[in-house]
Amino acid sequence: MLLKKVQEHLEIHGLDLNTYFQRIDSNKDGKLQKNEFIEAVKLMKIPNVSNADVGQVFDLIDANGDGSLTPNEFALFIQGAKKSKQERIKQVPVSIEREMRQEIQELFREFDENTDGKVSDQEIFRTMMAMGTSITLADA
Ligand SMILES: [Ca+2]
Ligand SMILES: [Ca+2]
Repeated sequence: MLLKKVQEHLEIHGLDLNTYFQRIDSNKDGKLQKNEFIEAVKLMKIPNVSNADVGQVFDLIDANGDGSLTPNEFALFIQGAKKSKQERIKQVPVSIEREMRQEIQELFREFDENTDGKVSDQEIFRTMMAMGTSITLADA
C-alpha cells in the first residue's frame, strides 16, 4: 500500500498543473468534460465514492455551469486544495493528483456533514465558501 503511494508520487512528481490537465483531457479539446473528470478520479480509487458523487463534485468545480472545466476552473480547485493543505500541515511537495484526491475526499465529508446522506443547498454553499474559489469568475 505504501509502496503504491510512493509509486504514484514518483509517476506524477514533476508534472505541472497544465501537464496534468492535458493528460486527463482525453479528447484534447482543452476542457475537462464530466466523463473525463470521473475517469481521472476513478484512477485514484477513492473508497466509498461513486461516479455520481464525483459528478456532484464536478458540478461544484464547474463554476459557470457550462458542463466542462476550463484550465482556470480546474486550477482554482487545485489551488484551493494547496492553500488549505498549507494551512494545515507543512509537508514535502505532494502530487497534484494526491491533492485533488484529498480535496475530493474533504468535499464529500463536508457535503455530508449532517450525515443524513443528502446534500443540502446550505451544505454546498458552505463548501463553496470553504474552498474560497471565486465563483463569480466569468470565464469563457
Ligand atoms: Ca476534454
Ligand atoms: Ca465551466
